[in-house]
Amino acid sequence: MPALQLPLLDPPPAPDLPDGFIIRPGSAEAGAQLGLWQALQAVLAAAPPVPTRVKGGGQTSAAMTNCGPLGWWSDAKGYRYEPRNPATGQPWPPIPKDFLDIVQKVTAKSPWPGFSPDACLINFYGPGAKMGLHQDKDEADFGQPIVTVCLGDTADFMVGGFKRADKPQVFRVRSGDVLLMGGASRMRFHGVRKVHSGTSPVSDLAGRYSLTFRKAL
Ligand SMILES: O=C(O)CCC(=O)C(=O)O
Repeated sequence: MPALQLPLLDPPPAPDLPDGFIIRPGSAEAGAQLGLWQALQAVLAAAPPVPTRVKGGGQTSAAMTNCGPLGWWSDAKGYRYEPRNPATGQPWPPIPKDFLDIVQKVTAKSPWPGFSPDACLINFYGPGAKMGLHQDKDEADFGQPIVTVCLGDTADFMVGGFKRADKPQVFRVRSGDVLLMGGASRMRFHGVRKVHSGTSPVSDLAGRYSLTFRKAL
């Protein structure tokens, strides 16, 4: 009798997440993901993503761009929000309505119902790209959450403690999932350990995008 082949099981969708860190799996269903992707392509055409500089001088493996009144940027001058794209001198494209709709839908039933982002940082992860553990701390008011919409490839997301050395929990996030990080978890280290190339369910979308909404000012 042939040996029993056990299917490879996904890790559990979400471990015991800390207070203030919330996952809303499948918040954008298939049609909404397509709408997000169409809107995103117009943003990418106006403001193509580029690798950015990290402290210490290296470059991110994820490429970044922004939409909204303010965009997060990093170069020799440091980490900051800018009203214009330093690569082109143009204002960032506006945040598309499809983006704002999903943020509104998710935050309406969250501890942050009035969340109104003025910045959307867009990260693109091609094959092998990842993001090390870091804190989001360039915003004026840490009482405001960070809201992340996942689009494209599945990824292994890390949420750690308040020191970089704290061991992170790792869990899988998929296209259409939305993550909220606020309250007691607002300053947790977090990052993306791995992107599972070729798993995007969105037609014509190769790779992973994260749309991370912030209230910068
Ligand atoms: O890509 C992600 O899901 C995380 C993005 C992130 O941590 C950031 O932009 O600060």
